[in-house]
Amino acid sequence: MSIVTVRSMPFWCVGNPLSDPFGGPVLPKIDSLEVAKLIAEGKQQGLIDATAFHDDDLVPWDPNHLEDDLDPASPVYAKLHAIKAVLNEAGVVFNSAVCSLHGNPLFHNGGLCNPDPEIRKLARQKVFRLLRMGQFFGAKYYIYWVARDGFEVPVVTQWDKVYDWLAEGLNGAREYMLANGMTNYLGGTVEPKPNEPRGHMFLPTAGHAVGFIYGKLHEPDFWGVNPELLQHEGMALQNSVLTVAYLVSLKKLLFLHFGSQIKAQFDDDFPPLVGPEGLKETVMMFYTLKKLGWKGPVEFDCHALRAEVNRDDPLASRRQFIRDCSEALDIALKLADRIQEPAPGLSQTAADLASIRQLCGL
Ligand code: XLS
Ligand code: MG
Repeated sequence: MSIVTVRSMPFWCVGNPLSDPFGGPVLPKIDSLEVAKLIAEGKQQGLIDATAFHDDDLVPWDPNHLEDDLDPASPVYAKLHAIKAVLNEAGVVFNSAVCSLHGNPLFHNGGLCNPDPEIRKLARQKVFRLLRMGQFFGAKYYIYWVARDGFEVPVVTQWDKVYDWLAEGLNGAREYMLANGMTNYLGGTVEPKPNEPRGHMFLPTAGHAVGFIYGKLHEPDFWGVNPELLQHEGMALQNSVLTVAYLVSLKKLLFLHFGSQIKAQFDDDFPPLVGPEGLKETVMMFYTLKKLGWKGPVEFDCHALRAEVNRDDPLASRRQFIRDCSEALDIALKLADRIQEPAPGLSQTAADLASIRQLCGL
């Protein structure tokens, strides 16, 4: 029995047009219904089971029509129904729903922690709309990714308020779920990240996220963390094995975001196992999760390499990306299965070398 109960492939990964700060998209943006079809295809081929989305991945957001998702006459309503039909038919389930508080320029100085009360209110209403969409699709988790809630200039940051604003936003989201019978949500997760897009973000690591949950949220048992490994923690020079072991011991590891990373860089979001670093760390992470008896969803959070996609066949590039991620997860799990509990009395070095021999089949 695999420790991975669900493989989730998000809309934002498949649909990613692969821009970076120095260059625009190298793939054409495709309509969300086309993305849904690629995800459905991945499910039919047995590569994935589930998906995840930001509201903005599926439909546009208009601050003047905050409840368009409920209006049968709106194009948003029609699009959500069309997407659901495609995914339901293929049997794709929804792992998580995330509110984008990073894409729209209105949120350039933050979402739930924006210093402007009007923008904070708008952010909370956008979260409510996202929660309704998640309920409509039957999403299992609501993710709060820290996004633009952060700072560059300490002297203008309202340190006496930012964490209260964040708590207000997340406690409010939970109250909204309860008031509206959103029993689809098994939990809410905080997704920490140290920087990017902000110079620093307010919940930089898994440890910060857990502290915040216990210190500031009204229903700490409902909340957990979805660390992004190897990326976000690796940006802060944290080790993934330690992060997952710590979260499991606190019963806070609800699911993983998964990809690969060069330590201390910007968010590489390489596909799992791809790139010059991280093979051993990834394998040891799954070995440790297995040893701890953890089971749960793994959600890919990465994108195809910008340098290699076939610009003439963007759909094929996206199909290949789904296949590559699923295959990489298979490889990581198989490699983790090769590692044996070290014989008692071995030195640390001998135990490590033995595990490397097992990993490499030597
Ligand atoms: C970005 C994050 C983001 C979240 C969802 O760095 O990984 O994609 O997972 O908003
Ligand atoms: Mg992520």
